[in-house]
Amino acid sequence: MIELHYHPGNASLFPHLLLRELGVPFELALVDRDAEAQRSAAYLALNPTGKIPVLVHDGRPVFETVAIGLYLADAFPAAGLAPPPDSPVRADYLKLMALISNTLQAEFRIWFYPHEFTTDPSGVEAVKQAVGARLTAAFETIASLLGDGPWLLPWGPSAADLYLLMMVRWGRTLPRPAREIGGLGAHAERLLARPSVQAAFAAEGLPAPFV
Ligand SMILES: N[C@@H](CCC(=O)N[C@@H](CS)C(=O)NCC(=O)O)C(=O)O
Repeated sequence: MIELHYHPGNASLFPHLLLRELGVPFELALVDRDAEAQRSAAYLALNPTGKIPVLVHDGRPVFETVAIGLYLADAFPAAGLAPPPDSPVRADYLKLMALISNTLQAEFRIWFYPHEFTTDPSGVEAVKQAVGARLTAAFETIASLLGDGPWLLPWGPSAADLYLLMMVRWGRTLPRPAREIGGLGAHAERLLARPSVQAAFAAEGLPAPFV
């Protein structure tokens, strides 16, 4: 049994998209952020970082978004969302997953929680400005890797594309929205046309525009 602890639009969106695209049965468990449920003893027993998401597969908790994505795509290889270990493009896939996690997702933590990154309340705006510029640069890098697409890997759609969709969605809040950078908008639209992606957005109650 698979259970994804999620909050609408949070980092749980990527594993949610992936589960729908994999076509495996799963259950969603809402984390009540108003009640800070991510810091409850029950939640911390599954994910000691106190962050969303955590996935529980047959009783085994997996936390850290990129780890959940890599784990799921490998655990259900029939869907073909991860090049297998012996594929010549496996390294490119791992590189993309790490790049999205270590640059875009990590920088978005600073963008959305700037107060955590300075002890000076008057410095919060400067932290935001600096990380906003770094995010734009990171999106330009990933857009250059995507080129005209259609997917990040010539091999075909992979978990990395769904991960990028979540980042481009979050990037709608930047001064220069991510969808306007290179082929990122067209890439997002390609994914948003997929029924599995639409089902995930609907299940989380996320309103349009999605990116
Ligand atoms: N490195 C973590 C970061 C996850 C993260 O920052 N999640 C946010 C939601 S998008 C969260 O839990 N926010 C609530 C909090 O920090 O209390 C991961 O990749 O899973």
